[in-house]
Amino acid sequence: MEFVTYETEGAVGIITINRPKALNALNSQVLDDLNAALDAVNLEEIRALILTGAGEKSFVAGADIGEMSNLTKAEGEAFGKKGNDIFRRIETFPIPVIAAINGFALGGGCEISMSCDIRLCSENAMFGQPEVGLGITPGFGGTQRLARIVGPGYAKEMIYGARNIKAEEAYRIGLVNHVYPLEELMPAAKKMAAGIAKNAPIAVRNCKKAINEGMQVDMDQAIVIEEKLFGDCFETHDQKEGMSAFLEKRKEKTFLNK
Ligand code: DAK
Repeated sequence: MEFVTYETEGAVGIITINRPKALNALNSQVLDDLNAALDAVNLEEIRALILTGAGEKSFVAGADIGEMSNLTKAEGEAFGKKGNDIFRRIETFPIPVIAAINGFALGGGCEISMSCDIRLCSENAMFGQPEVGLGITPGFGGTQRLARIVGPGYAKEMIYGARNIKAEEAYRIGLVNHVYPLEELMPAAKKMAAGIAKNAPIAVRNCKKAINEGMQVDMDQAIVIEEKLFGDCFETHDQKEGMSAFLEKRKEKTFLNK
């Protein structure tokens, strides 16, 4: 992988987009590398992922404008599909993905963070969908995910006006869960990931599925999705272990991911 690194710390995987000369902008190679990094995740062992950018200035400054500038309609569609497929893969990945946003998250950068389950950012982070200023619409799901996360009013204000917002405003409108000084961002992301990794993995995975799928349908259908995923847990070793530990007043639990 030329522009992406993948490392592990215990049960936590860390994917870093590493193209600092272009502020980690997403070109085709970065997108291919991201796919390869996701392929490398051993789902038997890894229980949460962190996605971040290399350096102290930028998470991802967007899709690569140089690469996009001369695309034909067909190439533009192919580039959009490649990005969308990977973003959707992150969104539906069987373990939670935390975005640790260490600076600019613009265009495709804001969009990739929104395909993650949880967003944490540093105080120097900046978010925005500047595409209309470049003569295009957001192409990696920005119109859809931003409106779902912060509501249509703020999404429209940001997207129509190509208005970037700082970390504090992103926090206020619910785009990020927490804001940290830059040096505290990764430790906080790792702590959150480790907290998730301690819990029963199949239950966590089913929660992700229930929330993601339930948000797309009406409440009657959503409750059925939840019921099914709840029921599935009773076929697992980890449900027996979690409940036995409680009944036996035992603090130590051994979740086996089965
Ligand atoms: N693409 C390519 N290179 C970029 C880049 C980007 N998005 N952002 C920054 N760089 C490069 C700069 O060109 C510069 O390279 P050199 O000139 O040194 O070779 C280097 O990174 C440092 O950038 P600056 O010198 O500009 O640094 P500053 O601190 O002065 O400014 C900035 C930082 C983030 C404010 C500025 O770089 C900037 O405005 N960057 C562009 C941000 C932006 O507009 N991002 C949105 C891109 S549009 C689609 C699918 C997806 C998309 C569209 C369609 N389809 C469905 C087909 C997505 C679109 C986007 O994301």
